[in-house]
Parts: sequence; structure tokens; C-alpha cells
Amino acid sequence: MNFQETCMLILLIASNFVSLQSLNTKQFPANFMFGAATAAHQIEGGWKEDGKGENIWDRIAHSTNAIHNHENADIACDSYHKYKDDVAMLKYLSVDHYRFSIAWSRILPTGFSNHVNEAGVNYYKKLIKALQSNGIKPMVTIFHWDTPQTFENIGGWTNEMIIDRYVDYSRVLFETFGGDVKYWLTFNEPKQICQEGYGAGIKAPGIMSHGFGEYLCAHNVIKAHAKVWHMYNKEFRNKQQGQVGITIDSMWMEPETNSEVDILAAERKMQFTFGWYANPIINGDYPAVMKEFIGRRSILQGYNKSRLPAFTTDEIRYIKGTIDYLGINQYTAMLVRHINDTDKTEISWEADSETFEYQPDYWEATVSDWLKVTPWGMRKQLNWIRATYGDIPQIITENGYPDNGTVSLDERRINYLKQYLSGIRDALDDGVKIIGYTVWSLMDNYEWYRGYSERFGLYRVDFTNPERTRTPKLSAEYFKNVSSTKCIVYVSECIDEVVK
Ligand code: PNW
Repeated sequence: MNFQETCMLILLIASNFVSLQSLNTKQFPANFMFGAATAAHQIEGGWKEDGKGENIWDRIAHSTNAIHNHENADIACDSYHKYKDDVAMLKYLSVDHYRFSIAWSRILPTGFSNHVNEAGVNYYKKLIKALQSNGIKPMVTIFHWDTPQTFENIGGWTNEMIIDRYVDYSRVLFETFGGDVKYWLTFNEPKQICQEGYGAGIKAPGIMSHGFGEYLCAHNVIKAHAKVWHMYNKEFRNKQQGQVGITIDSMWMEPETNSEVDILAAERKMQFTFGWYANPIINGDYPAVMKEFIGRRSILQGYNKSRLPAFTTDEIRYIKGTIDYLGINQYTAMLVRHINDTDKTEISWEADSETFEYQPDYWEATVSDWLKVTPWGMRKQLNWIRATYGDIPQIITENGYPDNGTVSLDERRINYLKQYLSGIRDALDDGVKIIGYTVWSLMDNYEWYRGYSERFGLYRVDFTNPERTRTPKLSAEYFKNVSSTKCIVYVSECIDEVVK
């Protein structure tokens, strides 16, 4: 070892020692579930194989310049053919569960339930069987952003006709796979679907309808979720004994200063992001602060009623409590500042909250411009959820770190995972009921608008190789150690303490 290498080694050991001091190294409870996540459109490929219908991401990739490098998900990781490799990787990682999504238009090519595509059904049957024979529990996301194009042609999630179509689709899934699936998630990240898809227009279908489209979409998504939960509860729960939840995302909103207005602004922004969906589903209605702010601005802007649609009393009763467990996607945080918006003319979800958010330069950056490393936010968010909604069981359904496929950032990824897991372990100590953790992602995949330029995988995927070769990164070895020992450091350094 030369002088430089010796110095590096000392530095590495020292930095490990320092970070170990601040880590919570207690073992996770024995029944705490560790898993990995993917989504159909991001990995499957086979975009029109065996009768699959077109979805909104197929359409946007094939017909616009919106996606990085003009990349599409026609083949992606080719998991439609390579699912056995995926299951072998999961097995290697020693995970308890695999979170994947079902492609609506693979099961129902036009979205309607009049024609069920047997080839699509068989694909997921084989996948589920392979998981089960390896002792891995399937956790299924019913909808991860891939709306059938048929419905988008008539307004997608802004047209309430989609609610019953989504219920029909979910019924097919419960009837077909419900005997083998105990964990269902109705939607992945409704905020991204609605705010980015139909408000800001920065995700498919790319509709820019600031201040209207996103609220209309959310209204339908929430009703669709509630209807599917009730259907499961009434018709399937007794027989299938599963649970139906939803995955909600938000960044942790940290007040920029200790001033009362900034503290209120950060809380308000949590309500405008996480609460927008969690509050109706858990408590029946939109957060009071959303109703107040959007209502006031709408009237000042000359509308005769709020741009935020209202639930009727019957709907509130119906939607309230339609959840068995809460999925949380948590990656990062923001600093929030109150805006003294005196003229209130801007019409948008962003402006409605009267806040300004940013990530300071001194937070550790990643290759994704929205994602900075803020592990302290994880603990705060989990505690906030408990304080706001009570002791509902929570599971982290996504958390992860991107690289760009060229430079190895795997040491950084390991560090990220270790620190966030430590924050989750702290939250368990705080008394939050967290039942599991799911890393995003099992392997590099199609990162939506970013194409293949941002890669969250524990496995590297070679997208230039027709075989789509998968190779474990160092972080795969790290995560394998975590899930098999329930410990975020070497097991010899782990404190064996069972949480009550
Ligand atoms: C998730 N945020 O989206 C999605 O569920 C995945 O499909 C995606 O690949 C993954 O994150 C990585 O981007 C998010 O702004 C998008 O906090 C934005 C945020 C969080 C999650």
C-alpha cells in the first residue's frame, strides 16, 4: 500500500467511525420487513407484446421530444422476459417482500374490463408464483402512473368516468391474484400523478392546467381509492385476508427559520402535499388549511366558488378510514419560507399554499436535481405522520439514491441508505409504528422524463446489451446484509435490542 492509499484508508476508517457515532445501530425487530421496489412501466418492456395496450408513457415517449435523449421504455429492463432473473436477485438480497406494479393495459389492453388479456395475466401469475416459491411476499401497486391511452383521450384522471373503470380493473386483479397477494397499494404517489401530470404538466400526460387540473384529478383519485378499498372490504377481505393501502409521497418540509410564520408555512406545505391525500383517506376531507387558502384565493380571484372541489357529507363519510396501512415514499427535504402574497393573483397549486421552498447548496447533492441527502427528514416525517394521523401502520414503500450509470457513486448510496435507515430506527424508538422498508430500486430502470440518465438500482443494468445484463453494485451487498441481519452495520456492531 503506498502513502496515498494508506491515507485514504485511514480517512475511510475515520469517517466510518464518526458516522457510526451518530447512527442508531439497534437491530430492527424480527418481523420488520425489508424489501425492494420497481414499477411495471419502468422495468417490463414488451410494450406492445402479447396484446398489451398503449399507455400514456408509451404515447409521450413515442410522439414527443419530452423525454431525455428521446429514450423510451419499449424494452427497459426486459423484465417481461427476465422476471426469473429479477426473482433470483431478490432472493440473493434476502428480502422479505417485493413491491412491483401491474400494468393496467397489459391486463386490460384498452383499460376496459370487457376483454382480459390472458397473456398479461399469465405473466403476473408466473411472477407471483416465482416469488412465493422463494419465500418473497408480493406487494402489488395497482396503479403506478401508466394510464391506458384510451382513457387519456377523454381526460384521464380529470374525467370521473375513470373511477368506475379503475374499480373494474381492481376487481379483475383481486379476483385473479387476490388469493396470493396480501399487500395491495391502490396508487403510487397521487401527488405526482395529479400535480405533475395535470397541473404543472411535467409528467405524462403533460397537461398544464395550473390550479384546476390537479385538484380535479386528485378528487377522482381519492374517490377511486375509497371505492376500491370498500369493494375489497366487502367482497374480498374475508376470503383473502389481505390489506389495502396507498402510497403517498412528500418531501419533508422544514421551516427555514424559527419564526412563527415559517413554522406555519412548513406545516401548511406538508398539508398541501401529504395531507392533500392522507387527510381525506384517513379523516374524510381535505385539510382545513387547504380549504381555507384555496377558497380565499379563489374568491379574491373572482371565482364564485373554490377551485378545490368539495366532497359531500356522504362522500366524506364514505372516504373516511379507507386504509389498512400507509405507504410512504420519502427521499428528501425542503426548507420552507412563508410568502407574504398580498395580491394573490397567481392561479396554481404552488401559489395556493403561499409558501416558497428550496434546497440549500450546502446540503449534499445527488445526480437528481430534486434530491438532496437529508436523512434527518425521514425521522421527522414519520413522527409527523403519527402525530397528525395517529397510530396507523406505516411502511416505507420507496427510498433510494441515484447515480448516473458512469461514475460509481455506490459508497454514497450505501451511506445514504445507512443514514436513512438509522432515522427510521430512531422513529421506531420514538414509538412510530413502522412495519417495513422498501428500497427504490431493485435495479436501474426507466426514470420517466429522465430516461436512463438517473439510476436508482442496487443492480446495474446494461441498457446497451440486448441481454440487459444485471450486475450487483456494492450497495446490493450492503442491502443484503441489512435485510438478512436486520442490522444497518456489521452484525457485530449491532445492538441487539427488541423494540416493544
Ligand atoms: C418516485 N419527490 O417518484 C416514483 O414512485 C418512482 O417511479 C421513481 O422512479 C422514483 O421516485 C425516483 O424518482 C418520486 O419529489 C418523484 O420527493 C419525486 C419525489 C419523490 C418520488
